[in-house]
Amino acid sequence: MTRFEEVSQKSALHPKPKGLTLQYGTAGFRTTANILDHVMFRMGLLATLRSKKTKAAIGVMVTASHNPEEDNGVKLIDPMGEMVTPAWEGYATQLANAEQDALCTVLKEIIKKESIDMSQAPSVLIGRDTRPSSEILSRAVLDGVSSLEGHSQDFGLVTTPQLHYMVLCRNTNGGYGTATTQGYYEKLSKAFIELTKNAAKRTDDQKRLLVDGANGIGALKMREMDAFLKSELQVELFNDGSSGRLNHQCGADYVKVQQKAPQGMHMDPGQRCCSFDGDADRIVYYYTDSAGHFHLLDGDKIATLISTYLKELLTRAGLNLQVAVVQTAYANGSSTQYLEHVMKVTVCCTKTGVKHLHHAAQEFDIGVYFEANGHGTVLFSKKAEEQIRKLAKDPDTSDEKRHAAKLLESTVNLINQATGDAISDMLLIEAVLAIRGISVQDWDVIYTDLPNRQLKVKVADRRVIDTTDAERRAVTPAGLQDSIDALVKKYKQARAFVRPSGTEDVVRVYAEADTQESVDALAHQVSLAVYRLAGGVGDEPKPLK
Ligand code: NG1
Ligand code: ZN
Repeated sequence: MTRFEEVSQKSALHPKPKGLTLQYGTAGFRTTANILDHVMFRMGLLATLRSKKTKAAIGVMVTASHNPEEDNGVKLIDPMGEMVTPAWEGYATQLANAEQDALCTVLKEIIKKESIDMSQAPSVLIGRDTRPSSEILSRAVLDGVSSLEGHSQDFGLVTTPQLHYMVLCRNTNGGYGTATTQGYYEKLSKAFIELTKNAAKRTDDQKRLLVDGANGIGALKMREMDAFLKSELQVELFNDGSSGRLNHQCGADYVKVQQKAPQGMHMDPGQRCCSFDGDADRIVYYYTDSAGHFHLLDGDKIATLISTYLKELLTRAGLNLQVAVVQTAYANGSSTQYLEHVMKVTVCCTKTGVKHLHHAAQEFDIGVYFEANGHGTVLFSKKAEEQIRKLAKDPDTSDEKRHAAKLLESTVNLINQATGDAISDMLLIEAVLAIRGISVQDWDVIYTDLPNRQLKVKVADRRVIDTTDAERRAVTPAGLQDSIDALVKKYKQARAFVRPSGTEDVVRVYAEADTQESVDALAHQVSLAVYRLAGGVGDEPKPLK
């Protein structure tokens, strides 16, 4: 039997529901778990081909992040820990949608188009989140890999960023770190302890942090990490998965979109808290004040805190490196205003989805990128990293400069440069607050968010909406953008846009304006325009209470 006949035979054990079509979206495939088995098998095949092509280890993560527990998904991770390159997203879609009898033809086409040397030994690293469906789906991925005689390593339960880290470690021959969870904990905790040594007067109260684990993998991994932190951070875990459902009324997405604290968190006024999402690649911070008001510190506030800290250290170290911040259309207008006009840092806006932000951030000496939802990291260029490491051990420079360079060096080590990472971001934020001696309240008042609102509208086919200008303007359907423009004009400091989600079957609506009342009215009116002009289904959107 030829290799392809074998693939075909094995794939029959992972049958594709006839006629089902799915698309590789913002973060891979995502839908209800019970129709994903064939996709998983095929992503095992594709990862094997990608590994042969790049002559490097490729990652496959089984997760649906912040989606409900009954969903699942899969995405591929490229050699340097980044999202798979766009051309291969296209292959992923083709493979996932090929009917059984056409599967091998599609495979052969990819091999031919990419001139893949099939004698090259492939290596695929696999990880999964805590969803009940993830274990069996990850076995389908392994089946796909083995049917092309690929070598795989199953990391089992890991956070998405941990798998990205493993891929990067493996492909740098350990240069980035050791490709084990222990290696990950050791690297991050060492850098964190190095940094917090510079804030010796931290009280136990300041070291205390409440963490909402979204009932997911992040909670499990935070517990494993605890011992490595040597009480320099005292984490109290909530929504640790022992009882509640994944992402249900908890987690970073819930907190960000609902603008309220998760359920099951016992927080005193002023207490610093944070939430991870279901696969621990996003984080948001928050607290309630003595009047009971909820304050959210999202990805925009995180980007501001980190970029300010980096700029200060660079100045103290006398290093002339450019810091830029990459945002998306969801960034609060106040944050962009503050970064550009007060901080004087370069800000650029890309389409939603980490791959776009990551790519843009690579253009700068130091690129800080965060989605407003709390997904982000910092990328240091080779040049920046070399200059920092050199200065940190330069005996001829002043103590002040060397000290600043050492802080920067530990910061580089603490950040997961492969992708946004809730655990790594949390440690960095905690270290920055400690070093600067500021509270979560001091951080919060750096600027005030414009009131904003995110809504979802169900339509028959969300692809009818096409956008331009980093998704800030709708090109189709006809008349939609004009309606939005006319609505926005009625409010002060207002802005609104709509785009089809890449992870859910909905159109997302975003609005901001000078008051919550105005923004709620604007968001509702824009939702109605989408419903009427883009083929809304079900009941008409109702005004917000
Ligand atoms: P979609 O569903 O395309 O809006 C969401 C997030 C993205 C990104 C992906 C992947 C918002 C508005 N969108 O994408 O930023 O994080 O999920 O998880 O938060
Ligand atoms: Zn996530």
